[in-house]
Amino acid sequence: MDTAALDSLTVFRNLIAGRSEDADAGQTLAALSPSDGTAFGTIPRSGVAEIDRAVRAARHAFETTWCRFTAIERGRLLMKLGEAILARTDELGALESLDTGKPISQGRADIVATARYFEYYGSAADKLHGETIPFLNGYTVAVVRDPHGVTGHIVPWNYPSQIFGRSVGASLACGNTCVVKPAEDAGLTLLRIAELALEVGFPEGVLNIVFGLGAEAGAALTAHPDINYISFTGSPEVGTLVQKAAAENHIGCTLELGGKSPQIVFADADLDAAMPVLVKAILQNGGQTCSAGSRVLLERPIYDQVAAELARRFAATKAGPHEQDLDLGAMVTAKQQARVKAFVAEAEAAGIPVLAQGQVVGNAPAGGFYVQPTLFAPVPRETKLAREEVFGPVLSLMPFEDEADAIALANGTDYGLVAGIWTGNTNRSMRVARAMRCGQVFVNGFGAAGGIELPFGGVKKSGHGREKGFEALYEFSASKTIVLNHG
Ligand code: TXE
Repeated sequence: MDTAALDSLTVFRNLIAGRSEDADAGQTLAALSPSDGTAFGTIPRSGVAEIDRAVRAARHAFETTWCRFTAIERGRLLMKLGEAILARTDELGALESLDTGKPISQGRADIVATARYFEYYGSAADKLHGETIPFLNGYTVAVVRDPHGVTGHIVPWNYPSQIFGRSVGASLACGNTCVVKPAEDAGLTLLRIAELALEVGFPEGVLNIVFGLGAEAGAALTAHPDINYISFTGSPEVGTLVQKAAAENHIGCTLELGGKSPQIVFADADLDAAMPVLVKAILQNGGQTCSAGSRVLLERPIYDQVAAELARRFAATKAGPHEQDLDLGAMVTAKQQARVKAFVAEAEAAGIPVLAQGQVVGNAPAGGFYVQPTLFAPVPRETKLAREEVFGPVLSLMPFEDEADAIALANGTDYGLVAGIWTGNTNRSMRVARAMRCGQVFVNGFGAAGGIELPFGGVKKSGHGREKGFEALYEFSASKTIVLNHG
């Protein structure tokens, strides 16, 4: 949508080499509030030329300024940025909430987590040690870690600031410079954080933000021949394109592509502890969470009891405008709203019973992108609902017979991101955890809340590579082996 004719909109611009810029052709895209569907701002519709300028700026900064910073100095700057973000939690949290439609408390929590990413990677920057290797007599071998150079970051709209913080924080800590393409649907806080980075002392060009459509600016970034690494979080379809583009340029990439994560509840579990977590794991952020617990697998003897209690809790949930801070806000776009509604309609048409639905509050604006939280049970194993990512507040319940059946069912989708196990039997929890084909397993809990320190990423269709935690530093750097023959 071209918004040139609209009045009173906040204009968000690209940030390239420390300068605020419109798109070259002056074209813009609307920033819509999911809560009522109205435009409140514009972002530039950038393409190949703007991306190319940003990559050149990042390369220049990498070679002339950023390379002079020691790891200790990079770390201090990152921590300063974390403090600056935290000091603006209210302002940035409000923007995150307006932009994505998520409840205001979630918007603030996301900003606090983002600040923590910069604090964590700031304090980690000078701890990425190399090693020495015993070799032939007369030789000393040192393995050091080098930054890749310029890293590209394609960020989705569900947790814009957090996903930006986790990948950009790790990349900058390693000594790379960055070009970031925020999602066209929500990503305004990224610009504000990049502006703060300049204020706290990052050199111009170290962190560049270029807005635009995925197929235009995003594709231009992944195809750029002077990018040295790509971090992508989004759909498996686009992840495949990103990996192909990375292959053309012979560079590495991290792909985080969502999931269909199971929570396995055994009959010996503490159900009182599990119940609120089972609900929150699917409703947080309206289910628009890569690690959402979208399948609850229940051991047969407790199936009826847990299903009844989850139905009661689901029926009490409320969706509404972000500033009302309810259980969930609106979906991020009309497209996501339509996607979720289509999943629900298709499941209903296939005869899968709806056990309970939450409400959209009465005063929610008609133009907002709301959907009702929906609990389906029992969901047959081979259906689309049981196997594909909805990315909305839709939970599937499925019974299982025994441990082996639970493992087969949990692993029985194309995805492998996160799993939850609820049991009072520690030996069993470890047996099942070791059998899970995924990147993270939680026992008697679920969710990455506060899990900045914990390596995160998937297997199978959920992608590859790890972000978060110290492990991300290995993704954003490469080892170099130096062999000295000193006789
Ligand atoms: O994703 P896209 P969409 C899943 C979730 C959701 C579905 C579709 O199931 O319902 O994907 O969402 C950029 N080259 N996830 O359509 O298109 C785009 O601009 C380069 C899970 O929004 O993958 C945005 O910045 N980049 C996920 C980012 O990719 C391109 C989070 C994600 O958009 C591009 C989001 C291209 N050709 C969606 N096309 C998670 N893992 O958390 C688009 N983009």
